[in-house]
Amino acid sequence: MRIDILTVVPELLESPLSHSIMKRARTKGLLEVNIHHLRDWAVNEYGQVDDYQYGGGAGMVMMPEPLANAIEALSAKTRYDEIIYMTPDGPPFNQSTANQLSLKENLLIICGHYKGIDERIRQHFITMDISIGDYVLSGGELAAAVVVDAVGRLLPGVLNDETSALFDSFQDNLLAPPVYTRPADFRGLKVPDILLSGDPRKIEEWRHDQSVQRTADRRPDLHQSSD
Ligand code: 6GU
Repeated sequence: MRIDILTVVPELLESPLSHSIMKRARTKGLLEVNIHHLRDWAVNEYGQVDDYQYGGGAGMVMMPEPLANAIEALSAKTRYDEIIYMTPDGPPFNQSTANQLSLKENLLIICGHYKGIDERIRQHFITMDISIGDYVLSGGELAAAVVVDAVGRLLPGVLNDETSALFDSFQDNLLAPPVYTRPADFRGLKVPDILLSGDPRKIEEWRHDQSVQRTADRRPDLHQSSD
């Protein structure tokens, strides 16, 4: 899978996508991430990409020309399955969206800054909006890193048996069960006996029960929803 990201702050994306599982995915060639600087398509020698908003009001808006030129230049080289705009007014991102995006070949992600991007770019170029939750970030970059991580780890070959995504929270609308490691007795706090029993069927049953219990206690809303 190839993901191109368009941003005015490339530094915000580099580190989150260069370590751990994202590093492995990219090194293995399973995920190609290209970060593009919008200033390369600035309207003047000062690197301008934003301007005051029509109608007045505080905050700058990202100008249509740099975005349109950048999107067209990138689209001439790659046929994108989706051109995604990261925005708090988009539909909330979840595991189901991550699963769907992991099946695509080429994605272009646009990170907004300031007050956002000119509405005409949204109407004419953007095919999908994504928000990562009901709060406002200073820009779309951290949100884009969240989406790339959530999608990238689902690509075949990125995770191994030990890190498999199949048992992640949310994959079946259930939260993951509690986990324990050595020692079996930590300051008098014991690991549940069943996990030491060596009975795989019982352990699986216990884990499922714990998942159901946890979900009912903490996220009753998840129980109702389903893919
Ligand atoms: Cl995608 N962008 C920004 N700027 N803020 C957000 C967001 C995205 N999702 C939640 N808050």
